[in-house]
Amino acid sequence: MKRVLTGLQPSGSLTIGNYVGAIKQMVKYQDEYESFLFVADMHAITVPQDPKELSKNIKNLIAIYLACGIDPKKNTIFIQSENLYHANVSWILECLTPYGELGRMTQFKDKSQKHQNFSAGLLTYPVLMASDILLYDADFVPTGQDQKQHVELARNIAERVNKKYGSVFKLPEPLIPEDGAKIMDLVDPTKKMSKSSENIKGTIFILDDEKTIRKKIASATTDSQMIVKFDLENKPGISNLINIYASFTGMSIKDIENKYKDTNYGIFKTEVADVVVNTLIPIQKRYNELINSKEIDEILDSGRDITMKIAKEKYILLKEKVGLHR
Ligand code: AQP
Repeated sequence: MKRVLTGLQPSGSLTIGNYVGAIKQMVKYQDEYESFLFVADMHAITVPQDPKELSKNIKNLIAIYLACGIDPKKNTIFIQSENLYHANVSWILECLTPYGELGRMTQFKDKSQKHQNFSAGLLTYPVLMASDILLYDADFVPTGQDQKQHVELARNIAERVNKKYGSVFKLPEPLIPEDGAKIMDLVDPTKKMSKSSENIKGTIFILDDEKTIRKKIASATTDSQMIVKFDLENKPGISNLINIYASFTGMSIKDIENKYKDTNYGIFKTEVADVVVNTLIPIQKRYNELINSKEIDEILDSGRDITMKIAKEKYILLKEKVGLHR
């Protein structure tokens, strides 16, 4: 059975971008593939985090995974920092990755501009991500468009290692959703919607209440044309709302343009809000039931034990190939 793996950072409250780009896809694939889903907490500390908030976000993330429909019987769910092999493998791979290759990563370029005195970890982040993926011989990595470059880097690293040391890693492929591959900020639709955005008006969080969601969508930046038409270059705001509608309903962009061709932006925005609210409210209900349950710790203990066994084998293989043994 093919393996699928993805992780999200507990770097804030999750957004509908995270939901569409990663979680919704994992729910879709859990019946088809052997699935691994983790909390990328070591990635989160590449930028400053408040320790109390971080540990709260780690637990929240698991409750959100489950509330969104991730079935713990079909997924191995774990916390990255509880599996020591991720960092060990990452170090070896860092030593096999040219510095220049990391400096070219788009996310590094963006985030290094946002943070003064950014950490070395921000640069080496994609190598840790490569380790997360390669340790488990993942065939596929469901991800938003924004992380595609990192999955490609993981593939390059794997190819390089295999060429130099013989077969060690499987080559992973990104799985990008067809619609809504990248959900943009509602206020500045040229920018990706992110959990750590400074202006929260542009971000819909999975746990936002109904009134807040409706208000944010009603105030989303659009244009003066009043035509519901997908045109990323000239109408990024309305194109983003079309993308959101498409990814929450499964409708094609063409069908959405047809359905709303004689309406105004006000009506369209209300209906975008309807589909988002109708999806998120049941998720929030389940989240509230789960957040204090003992089930979460049981799932994580089991996930840690299963993944430690798998990762240990791959780590030993790599270590020996590289010559790190007596
Ligand atoms: N706006 C987005 N549209 C589609 N997919 C998205 N993802 C993130 N934002 C969008 C996908 O969600 C997963 C989460 O990845 P992550 O938490 O490891 O980091 P990220 O991509 O950096 O996510 P954020 O929300 O932007 O976090 P911060 O603000 O901490 O940097 C990935 O699969 C990503 O593609």
